[in-house]
Amino acid sequence: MNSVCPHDCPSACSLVVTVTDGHVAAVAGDPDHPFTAGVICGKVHEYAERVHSPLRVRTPLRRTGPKGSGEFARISWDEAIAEIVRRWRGIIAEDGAEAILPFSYAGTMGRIQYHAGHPFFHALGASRLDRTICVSTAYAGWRGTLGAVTGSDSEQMVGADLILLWGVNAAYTTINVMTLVKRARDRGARVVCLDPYRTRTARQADEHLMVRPGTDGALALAVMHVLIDEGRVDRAYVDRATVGYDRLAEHVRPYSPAAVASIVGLPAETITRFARLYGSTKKSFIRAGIGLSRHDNGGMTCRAIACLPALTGAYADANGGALLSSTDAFGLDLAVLERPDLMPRPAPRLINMIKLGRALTDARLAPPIRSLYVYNSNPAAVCPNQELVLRGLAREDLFTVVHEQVMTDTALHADLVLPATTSMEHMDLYKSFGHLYVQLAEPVIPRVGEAKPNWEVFGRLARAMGLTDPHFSKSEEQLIRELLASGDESVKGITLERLREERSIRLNLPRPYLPFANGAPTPSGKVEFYSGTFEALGLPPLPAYAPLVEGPENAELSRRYSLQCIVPPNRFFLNSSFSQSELLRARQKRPTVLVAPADAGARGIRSGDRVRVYNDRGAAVFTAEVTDDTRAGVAVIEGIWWHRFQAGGRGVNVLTSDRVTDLGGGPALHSNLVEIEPA
Ligand SMILES: Nc1nc2c(c(=O)[nH]1)N[C@H]1C(S)=C(S)[C@@H](COP(=O)(O)OP(=O)(O)OC[C@H]3O[C@@H](n4cnc5c(=O)[nH]c(N)nc54)[C@H](O)[C@@H]3O)O[C@H]1N2
Ligand SMILES: Nc1nc2c(c(=O)[nH]1)N[C@H]1C(S)=C(S)[C@@H](COP(=O)(O)OP(=O)(O)OC[C@H]3O[C@@H](n4cnc5c(=O)[nH]c(N)nc54)[C@H](O)[C@@H]3O)O[C@H]1N2
Ligand SMILES: [Mo]
Repeated sequence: MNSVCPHDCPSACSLVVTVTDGHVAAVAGDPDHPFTAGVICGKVHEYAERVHSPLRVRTPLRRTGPKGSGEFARISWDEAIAEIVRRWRGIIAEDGAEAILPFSYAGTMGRIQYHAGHPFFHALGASRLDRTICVSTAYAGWRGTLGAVTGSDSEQMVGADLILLWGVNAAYTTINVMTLVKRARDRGARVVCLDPYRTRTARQADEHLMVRPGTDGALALAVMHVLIDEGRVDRAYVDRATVGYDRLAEHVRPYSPAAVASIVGLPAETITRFARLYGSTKKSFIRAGIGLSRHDNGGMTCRAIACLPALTGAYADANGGALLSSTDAFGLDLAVLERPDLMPRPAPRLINMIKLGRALTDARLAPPIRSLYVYNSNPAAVCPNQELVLRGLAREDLFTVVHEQVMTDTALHADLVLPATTSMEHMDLYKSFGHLYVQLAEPVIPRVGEAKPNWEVFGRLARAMGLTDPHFSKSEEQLIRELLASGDESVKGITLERLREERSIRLNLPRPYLPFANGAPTPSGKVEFYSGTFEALGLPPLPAYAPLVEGPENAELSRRYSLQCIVPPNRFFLNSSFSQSELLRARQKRPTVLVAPADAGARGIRSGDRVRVYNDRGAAVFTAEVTDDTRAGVAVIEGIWWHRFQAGGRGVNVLTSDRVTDLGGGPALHSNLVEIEPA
C-alpha cells in the first residue's frame, strides 16, 4: 500500500508499506517516485517499530504521581475531554483565554493534522504561538533577497557542473539529494561541501571547506568581492533581473579574501580559488541548508548566499541557481486551514515558541500561562534553554495536556496524555520543502488502541467548548478539497480524485523551473542586492556580516567558555523523534560530543571518556570522541536524545540559548560557547 513520510524533512518521501494482519510489517521507498527513487532513510525504514512501539500511547491517561514521574492511570476519552473543558472553563473565567497556550510544531508535515489546532485556539481566543523554531530565520533572509522561498527544482542539479552543499548535511537530513548529487558527479560535476565539521556529506564531496561556525556571511561577501573585482559577473542578468548592483560593489570592496581569511578560518588562496571556481561555472547549483541560519547572524547569511547566483546569472541556467526550500512553490492558501478570521480582535498575544521556558516561568506575564496544550512537538527535548523549559513543565499549577503518539519527555510532564494516530492511521495531504510534488496519504492500518487524529480531537474539543462555527464539523476530506481549490495556478487541476488515483502529482510548473530567471517577487520585482524593505525596517539594506553574539569575538564570554558548540541533527533520529526506538538508539550508540585533538589534549580528554559539557545555562554529560573531523575550537553534538536516555537526565538543549537571531525570530541553536571537562 502507498503512504507518505510525514516527518519534518525536505524529502517528503513516497512510501510503499507492507501490511500484515493490520500491522505495518515493512516500509520501503517508492521506486517509481521521481524524487524518492526507491531510497529512504534508516529511520523510516524501521517505521514498523515506531508505529507499534512499546512506548506508544494507546489510551487517554491521567497523571497519578508527581509531574515527570510517568505515573498515569488509564481514563476514557469522554473523561479526558470533560476534564479539559472543566479546567479551561475555570481558567477562562478567572484569567481569560490568553492564559491557555497551544504548543505545536512539525511532528507531522501533513497539512490537515499540522494546522488542526489553529482554528480551535483562534476561536477560543487563546495565546498565539509564533512557530519560529526551524525555518523562520532562513526564510526571512532568503525572502530579503528573492521575495519568495523557492528555487530551482532539485532534480535540475543532476545536470550541473558544480554543486555547493552549503550548510546542509544531506546524507543525514535529506538523503535523496545525495542520489541527485551522485548522478551529477557521475556525469563529472564537482561537489563542494561547506560545513564546520566533516559530515557524511562532506566525505562524499570532492572538496570540503571547513568554515568556522557563523562566518559564511563573510565568505559570501568575499566571493562577491572576487566576482566583481575580476569581472566574473553576468552583466546582462544583473541589468535585467537585479537592483542595487553598484551599491553592492561598493559594499563588498573591503571583503577581500585576505581580509576575511582569519574570520572564516580558511587560507585566502582557498577562498580565491573557490570564488573563481564559482565565478567560472554557469551551471552551478547551490543547495543551501537550514543549518546556516541557526546562528546569531543566520538570516543575513542566507540573504548573502541567495545573492551569488544573481551575480553569475546562474539563476537563469536550466541546471544552475540555488535552493534553500521549495515551500512557496506550492500556491496553497493555508488560511483555509488556519482560519485567522475566527480570532477575536485585537488578536491575542503572540508568544515565541523558542522562549517557552521563559513564558512558563515569567512571574510578570499577565495573564500567566496556566494551561499548555502540546501536539506535534516534544518541547522538553527540542526547545533551547532546556533547564528553563523543564522548570516550567514541572509547575504543579500548570494544567498540561499532551496529545502524542509515544510517551515523550514532554508527555511525562502532562496532567493528561491523549493518544495520537500516526500517518499510517490517518489521512493527510503533503507538500514538501525539497521537491515539487503534492501527495496524498490515506490510512493503511486501523488506528492503534484508542488513538485519534489531531483534527478529530479538536473537533471534539470544539463541540465540548460550545464553539459552533461550521468549520469544526468538516471532514478531513472536505478540508483537503477546500485547500486544493484555494490554490493558484501551481495546483490548478490537482483534485482529491486525481490524487487518489495518482498519489503524487507534480505542481503545474514549467521544466526547467527557474523562478528567478528574469527577476524575483520582491517589491521591486528584481533580485534585491539592495533591499528597501530592510532599510525601512532599520536593518542593513545590503547583505551584511556581523560576528556572532555568542562566539569567539565575545571576549568576555569566550574567556570562560572557549569552545564553540554546534548541535546539528544525527543520523538515526529526526529531531527528538525516533529516540523512542531501542533499535535506532542502539545504532546511534550514545550521546556524543566530537572534540578536536588539540582541545581534548588540553583538557586531558580521550576518546570514550565521559565528559561534562557546560555553560551558564546548564550542563549535560556526553561521551567524547576525539577526532579531526572537527577543527580546534569547535565541538559538535549531533542529535537530540530524549534526556531520560542520557546520563545525568539532561540533554543537548540545556546548552542552547533562547536568544533570537538577526531575522525572523528564530533560535541561534548553533551559536553556543561551552567548556568541557572530564566527568
Ligand atoms: N536524520 C535527520 N534528518 C533530519 C533531521 C534530523 O534531526 N535528523 N531534522 C529535519 C529537520 S526538522 C530539518 S529543519 C532539516 C535540517 O537539515 P539541514 O538543512 O541539513 O540543516 P541542519 O541539520 O540544521 O544543519 C546542516 C549542517 O549545517 C552545518 N552548520 C552549522 N553551522 C554552520 C555554519 O556556520 N556554516 C556552515 N556552512 N554550516 C553550518 C551543520 O554542521 C550541519 O552539518 O533536516 C531534517 N532531516
Ligand atoms: N539541539 C538541537 N535542537 C533542535 C534542533 C537541532 O538541530 N538541534 N532542530 C530544531 C528543529 S529544525 C526543529 S524543526 C525542532 C523540532 O521540534 P519538534 O517538531 O518538536 O520535533 P520532534 O522532536 O520530531 O517532535 C515531534 C513530536 O510530534 C509527535 N507527533 C508526530 N505526529 C503527530 C500527530 O499526528 N499528532 C500528534 N499529536 N503528535 C504527533 C511525535 O511523536 C514527536 O514526539 O527542533 C529544534 N531543536
Ligand atoms: Mo526543522
